[in-house]
Amino acid sequence: MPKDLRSYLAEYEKSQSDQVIHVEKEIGCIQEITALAMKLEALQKYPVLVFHNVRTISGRRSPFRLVTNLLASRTRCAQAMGSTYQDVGIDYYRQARQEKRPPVTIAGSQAPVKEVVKKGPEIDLHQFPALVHHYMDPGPYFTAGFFTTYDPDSGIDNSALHRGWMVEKDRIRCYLTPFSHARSTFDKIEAAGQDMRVAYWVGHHPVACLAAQTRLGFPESHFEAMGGLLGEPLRLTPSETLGEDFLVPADAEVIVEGILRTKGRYPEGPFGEYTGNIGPQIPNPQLEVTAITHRKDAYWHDILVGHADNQVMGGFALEGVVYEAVKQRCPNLQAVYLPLSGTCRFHVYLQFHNPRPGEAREAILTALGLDYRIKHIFTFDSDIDIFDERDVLLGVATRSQWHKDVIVCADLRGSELDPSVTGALTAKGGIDCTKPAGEGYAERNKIDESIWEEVQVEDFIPQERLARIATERM
Ligand SMILES: Cc1cc2nc3c(=O)[nH]c(=O)nc-3n(C[C@H](O)[C@H](O)[C@H](O)COP(=O)(O)O)c2cc1C
Ligand SMILES: [Mn+2]
Repeated sequence: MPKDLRSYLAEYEKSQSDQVIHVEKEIGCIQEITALAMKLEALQKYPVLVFHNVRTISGRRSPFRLVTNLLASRTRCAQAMGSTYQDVGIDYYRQARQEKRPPVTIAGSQAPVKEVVKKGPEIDLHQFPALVHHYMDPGPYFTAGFFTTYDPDSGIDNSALHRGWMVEKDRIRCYLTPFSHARSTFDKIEAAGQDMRVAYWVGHHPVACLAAQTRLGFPESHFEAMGGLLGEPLRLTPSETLGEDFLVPADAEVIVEGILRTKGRYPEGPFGEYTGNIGPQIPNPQLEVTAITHRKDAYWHDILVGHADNQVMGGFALEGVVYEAVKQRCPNLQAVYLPLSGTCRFHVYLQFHNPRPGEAREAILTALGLDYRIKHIFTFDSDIDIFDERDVLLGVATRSQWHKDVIVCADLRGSELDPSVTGALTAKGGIDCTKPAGEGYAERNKIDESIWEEVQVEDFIPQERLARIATERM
């Protein structure tokens, strides 16, 4: 059986049933689901959430089920890819690029996503349980819609997450950020005086979703990278209305096809963004929907932007990029982490085993240029656990002297969604928190290993007594 969202959910629920929450009680699409997920997030809980009765923007109960928070757990993403919490970014990037597999094409009659085909007056985006995520969002958005285009010169596919506001039942305003491949293709098609064929695919195996977000060159096939990470060729099928040569994932839950008009820009947003802040309203092009196809009992997949569901995967997508590039020049690099607290984009923690003099500073300069969103780099020795932020800040506190350990570079390319950026330019920099090489330095407090092993909490405090002690956030 080909890998898809429902095969994954069934398998995951069988092995880790506590991690999937089914909500039967009716809930509204306007902020209510985000609120619930945020409250779970405050408890440090990131289950898959499946809602069976969502009230849509039109006030009616959606016939579709909603899946969200699917990608919110780094542990879950790592397990789905057969990797570990620490190494997932490195494994992900390597596998998606080195083990690419070309997709296969199947007939529409065989494609699960074509079980229901809607055209003309049957098209109604507002039937889907799409969410209004935060208080300033103007309406329901695609956030887990993979925006698929083909480069007109090479014919190579590109699929990536690009939000879309479902402004009417058959109209979507799409945000293509300036440095994205979809935007380059759009600019090219606009210059040729044409309109752009686009399909959004929604709902697939989490590994397919993660793989589609791999940082690739241009033009380079995302469908092949998806096959690489899935370990099987992705199945595609011809579109309904965009031509036989426009192929879409056959095992998705929903496909929305349309034409993105190059003429005209319309206000889109404001939108609660990945930075945890509200992004500005932007003049953006509008897509005219030409067909919707879906499975009979389709799941609608949503990603909670600005929360772990959105941030976590962005972090490990960049970790692999940083690891490969820095490791080449700085061989004592051991681990890379882009923490949630830095939106999984802006902050990078690098860990080294006995770095040579200058190695950590060189790593800072190398990493800063790898992505426009990467902004602050912190380097540590191997006795600082970079996956534990208290340890990280202890490293900053006790291993850096800012008059010599801070590097600052002004006027570099930044993210237009970073509210601290003026124009498109940002300052970037790093703090070297590694110990001075070759000099003696204070060791960390430690317990002799034999004593550490010998003293077990349960020998002194019974388990149920331990459970009654209050926990405290420090
Ligand atoms: C949940 C989510 C939503 C995103 N929304 C947008 C968006 O609305 N516009 C955009 O240009 N990029 C968005 N991105 C970022 C792009 O998907 C990402 O930069 C991708 O790598 C671009 O693909 P490309 O390398 O083929 O250009 C989003 C990413 C995530 C994870
Ligand atoms: Mn691309």
